[in-house]
Amino acid sequence: MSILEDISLMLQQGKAPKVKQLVTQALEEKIAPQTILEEGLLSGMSVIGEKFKNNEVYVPEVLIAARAMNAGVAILKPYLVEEGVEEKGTVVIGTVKGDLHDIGKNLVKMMMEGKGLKVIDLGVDVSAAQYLEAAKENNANIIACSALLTTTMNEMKNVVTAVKEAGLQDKIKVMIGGAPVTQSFCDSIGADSYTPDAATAADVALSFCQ
Ligand code: B1M
Repeated sequence: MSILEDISLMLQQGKAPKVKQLVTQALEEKIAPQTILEEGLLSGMSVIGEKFKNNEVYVPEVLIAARAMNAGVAILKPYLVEEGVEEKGTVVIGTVKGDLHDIGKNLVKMMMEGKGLKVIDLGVDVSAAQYLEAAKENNANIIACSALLTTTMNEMKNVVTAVKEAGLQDKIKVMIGGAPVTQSFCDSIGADSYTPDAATAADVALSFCQ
């Protein structure tokens, strides 16, 4: 079994120390950090997602796998994020109201920081009013919203409306993403950008700030 398969398997079993050790070993073996992220950690998480959907694993197992994922990402972070880059813009990020999923949001944050953007992380369960207040307070260029539940993605529409009602639509771009979000949903609510993954989100955010 390859080391990337091992990482995926250990993540599925929620063995955080083993995931950390294997990620470190993979880096020593000169496997690209992005490959370790995608073919090791994210691949393991997607197996857990399928099993969760089919009721083969339950919330506790998913939480333990998520902890192992975070442990692996923490080791990779210095390799994925360029340190000491001059700030190119400010992003306020969070997972929308009612939604506690934060793994994808944390990846988006990490990639944006890697592009030299200052990222203010509001965490999870963030309302439209909280995004707007933080964006005004920090003179942000972008509000970035993540949602993983079909029931919570509608809060993104409230964010777009709040920005428009404050008359700030020319100053603050609203970016959206997360597993259930699509380009057509983005168009329907009038958000400025939908991106399917963290790396593309960071590229688009940077282009909005330039
Ligand atoms: Co939950 N969960 N969960 N869960 N969970 C999903 C999302 C689900 C699809 C599982 C399933 O049934 N197959 C399902 C949603 C169904 C739906 O709405 N259609 C679901 C459910 C139902 C629930 C609960 C309701 C379960 C329950 O309690 N009965 C509950 C809800 C809690 C709440 O939020 N109020 C719940 C709870 C949890 C845990 C707490 C156990 C845990 C979260 C832990 C954590 O985040 N700290 C969890 C997890 C881990 C998942 C799955 C298995 C994995 C999600 C994940 O982290 N993926 C997920 C199944 C799945 O997605 N296949 C599932 C990895 C992550 C890197 O991907 O976040 O998609 P993702 O991010 C991607 C892109 O989407 C993109 O970039 C990332 C990759 O580069 N992206 C953006 C994300 N945000 C972006 C923003 C952008 C741009 C791109 O611009 C701003």
